[in-house]
Amino acid sequence: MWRHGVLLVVVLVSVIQAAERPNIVFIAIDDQNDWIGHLGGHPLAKTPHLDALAKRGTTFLNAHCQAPLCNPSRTSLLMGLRPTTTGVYGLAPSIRTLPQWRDRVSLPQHFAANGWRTLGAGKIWHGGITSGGKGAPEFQVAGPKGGVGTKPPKKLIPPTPGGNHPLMDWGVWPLDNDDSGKGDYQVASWAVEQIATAPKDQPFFLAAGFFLPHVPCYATQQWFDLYPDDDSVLPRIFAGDRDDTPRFSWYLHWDLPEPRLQWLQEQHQWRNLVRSYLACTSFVDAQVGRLMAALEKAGLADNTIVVVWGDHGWHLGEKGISGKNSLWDRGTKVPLIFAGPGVTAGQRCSQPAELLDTQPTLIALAGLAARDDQEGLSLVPQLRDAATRRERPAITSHNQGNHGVRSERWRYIRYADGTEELYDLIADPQEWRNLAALPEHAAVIADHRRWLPTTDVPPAPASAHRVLTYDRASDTATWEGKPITRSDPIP
Ligand SMILES: [Ca+2]
Ligand SMILES: [Ca+2]
Repeated sequence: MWRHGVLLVVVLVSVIQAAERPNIVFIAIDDQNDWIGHLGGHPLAKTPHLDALAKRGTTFLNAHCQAPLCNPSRTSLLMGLRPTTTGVYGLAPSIRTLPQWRDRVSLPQHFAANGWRTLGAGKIWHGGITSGGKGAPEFQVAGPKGGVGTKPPKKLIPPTPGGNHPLMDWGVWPLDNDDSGKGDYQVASWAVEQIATAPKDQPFFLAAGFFLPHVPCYATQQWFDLYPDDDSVLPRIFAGDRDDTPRFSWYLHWDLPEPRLQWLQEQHQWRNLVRSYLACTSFVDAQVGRLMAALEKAGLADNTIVVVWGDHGWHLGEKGISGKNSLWDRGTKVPLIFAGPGVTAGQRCSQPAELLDTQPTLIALAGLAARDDQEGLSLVPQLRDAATRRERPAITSHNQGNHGVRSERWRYIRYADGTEELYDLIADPQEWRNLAALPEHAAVIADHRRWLPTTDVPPAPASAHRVLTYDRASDTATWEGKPITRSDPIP
């Protein structure tokens, strides 16, 4: 009798624990800026599935990456550390090759250690579902690699400046309207299958990393048909926008394969790029929709936390550039949506949020004890009540010494040479007018300056690709190993 009683208690506790431990679906979208229907970054963007998810959860209207580049942004989120703490600023190294971080428990590893079954496919780390190190696996179950998938036999656009990089391409592909050869479609198909066949006695942490709208922006015709083929798709730009940005702002994206606006205009590729990016966004939105439908079908929607995030923004002509690597909203602002148990439905939160907050938030929503080694803040207070003030602004860093500080109203940027920008996002949401030199804003600047990272380490050993360093004593900047002088023409 006594033994049966103990057994009953054990069974009951397990049942309660299983009911209390939610599944997690963790969706990353590569290079996805705020051109998402409900975020309003582009008036024509069509993302019905992300909009529906936002309606049944809380969406952050002012969420920012910690670095405007894949590897450092993803490393920061998955490790819970700022780039200014790890020195991972470039596309290399992988953090797992650095001895002091090699064995640090990542977000999915933390869930595995606490009893979740962890599965991953596509682009989660910069290198996919592995972090590039030789340590413990990042996920227990590995799905397809995803990525571009089917590619045209040759580039669809004219040769691009800076070496005609193979990824710098966009347009309609494949021509037969069949999406099944695309890496993201395959990642979604695998994730749908995993949801349908998930063991019922163990919660899962399922990560799906979509590659698009990262270049090459190939989409089938059906997604292009959602957008008019005329100049109404183009983002608003301001000629001469860079006249009041410091020269150092150019150093952050000095010499890149991503074309400048001038090239896009001269080659009549601007509209094509914009439509291709929007088409890819809508295609990825549909893949998110497939995962959400699978959760509904499996009866898991009520016991699954869904988080969707983009790793950084992307310029499509704004401020004269395309691509990432900037500290303005266009480069830092990302979608960040939470839905599921513990999340108030239908909220739009305008508090600043950081991708770095994702890990402490998921840990809290899952009912686990907080980790004391996280640099982000749990967003659970905002997920309960979106009006709750977050105690600090969002910080983005692009290489040592260059930081953006985004509060509810303002963006303050300080570059390594000491030059600054300040924007009033209420009066000037496009960040066209740099107010940093106006004495009446001295107090606002001082208030934002105090949030600049106090730990701001140099690049980690073997840092490479989009790495910028600056020596203040000699006023010498070095971009990817080559010095930039004050008189060099802007490329
Ligand atoms: Ca990226
Ligand atoms: Ca300007």
